[in-house]
Amino acid sequence: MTLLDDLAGAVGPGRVLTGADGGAGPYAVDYTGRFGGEPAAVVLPGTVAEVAAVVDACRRHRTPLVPQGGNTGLVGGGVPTRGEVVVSLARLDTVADVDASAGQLTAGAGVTLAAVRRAAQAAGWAYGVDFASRDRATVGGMVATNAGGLHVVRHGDTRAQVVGVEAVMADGSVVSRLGGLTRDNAGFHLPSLLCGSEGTLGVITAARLRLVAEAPERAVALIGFPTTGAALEAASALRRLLPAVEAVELVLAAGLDLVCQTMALDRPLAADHAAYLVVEVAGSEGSGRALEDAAGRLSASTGAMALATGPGERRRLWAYREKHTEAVATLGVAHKLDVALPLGRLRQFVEEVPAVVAGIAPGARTWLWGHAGEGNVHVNLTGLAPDDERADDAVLRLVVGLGGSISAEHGIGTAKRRWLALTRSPAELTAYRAVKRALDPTGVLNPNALLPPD
Ligand code: 2HG
Ligand code: ZN
Repeated sequence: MTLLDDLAGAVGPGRVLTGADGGAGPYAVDYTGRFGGEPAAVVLPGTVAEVAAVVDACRRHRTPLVPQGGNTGLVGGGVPTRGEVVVSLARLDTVADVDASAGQLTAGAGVTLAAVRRAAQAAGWAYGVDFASRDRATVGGMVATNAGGLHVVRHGDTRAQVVGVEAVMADGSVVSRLGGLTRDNAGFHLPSLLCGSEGTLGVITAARLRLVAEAPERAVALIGFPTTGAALEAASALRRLLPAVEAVELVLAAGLDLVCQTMALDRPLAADHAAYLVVEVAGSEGSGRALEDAAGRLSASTGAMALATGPGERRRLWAYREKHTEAVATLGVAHKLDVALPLGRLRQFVEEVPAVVAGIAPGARTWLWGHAGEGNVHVNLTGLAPDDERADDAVLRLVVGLGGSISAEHGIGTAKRRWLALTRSPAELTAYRAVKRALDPTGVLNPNALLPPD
């Protein structure tokens, strides 16, 4: 029996795709267009048992697999770079066991973030994670990459929402801990280990997620500042002044211009500014008023602020921040460096990084935006050949020199594995490798992501 025969036996012949003409194309390349290749096959299992059978077939045929959710990752961790089998979890798209009393639900790996948010709302709750690709990103990928997003400042990243996980391990066994115990302290916490493992330790098939209280009042402010430094100081003050703060996002003038041009949006404020914050509060009555007062006091000048309370108006202000990825994509294939800095070094980094890039690649453009509350900057470089990584190298070394991390929320994937040793010590890498060897001795699970080659 060939690999394709065994895969067809596992999921049914119509659920195995090969070649671009056979429908494998959309699964083969990532959103950036920078990473991907020809998969051995794309398989579409519909149950956990089918996922286990697929893992088993790949292991027996010594062909590695790459789990894939909504294919919204930005570091090449969910696409076939070396002829792997793509295991799409999209059909595991059921929300189950919604417990409105406990504030929990179970979502299959293929449930989109938007669907989780809707299910939470229908149960009288909210979900603590949100980001722009909510209509395509799915729970399996979010857990596998420990996705962050816009609300980490308030609710933490995906790991903080995960109560339990179900996953198929490399030997085809299934670990399942979806009972919903929020206190369950019996040794290693496999859900935490699998969260952020980028498909290298198990294929996540479902997650039990904790929900958060939905606030009676929500408001968003877009605030202009004369300098990046002033915006970052205000970001810190707003976190201190506003207990209901849910997002504090940094946008710079060039990025805002690009978004306005490419997305045909009106300028958000009467005058232009060097830097902007998009701030959201979600809290008890009066939270919006508190935001308005604080933003008014901190903004560059009278009128350097727009406030939105209704859902349509809030979405309109968010577009200036959320559309950055789409806007940059119109310029060609971008190099994406999602990095974290200690808050005290953030300003220095934002000010220095364009010159560092220009010194190496004068033709490149540096675009910066991000999650100011946690020191997470999205450095996007355009005008570079896809495989010219000299500027990437310099930026990541600058980050580490300032005490930061080479990945804040997107993960390592294939894009950054050659730099993992910059941000993790030899002892940590030895532990990583020991865990990988113990749980995946044959290297069937996403072997070209996360860990650098031996
Ligand atoms: C964001 O916060 C996303 O906008 C995407 O994490 C960042 O496109 C990017 O580099
Ligand atoms: Zn982000």
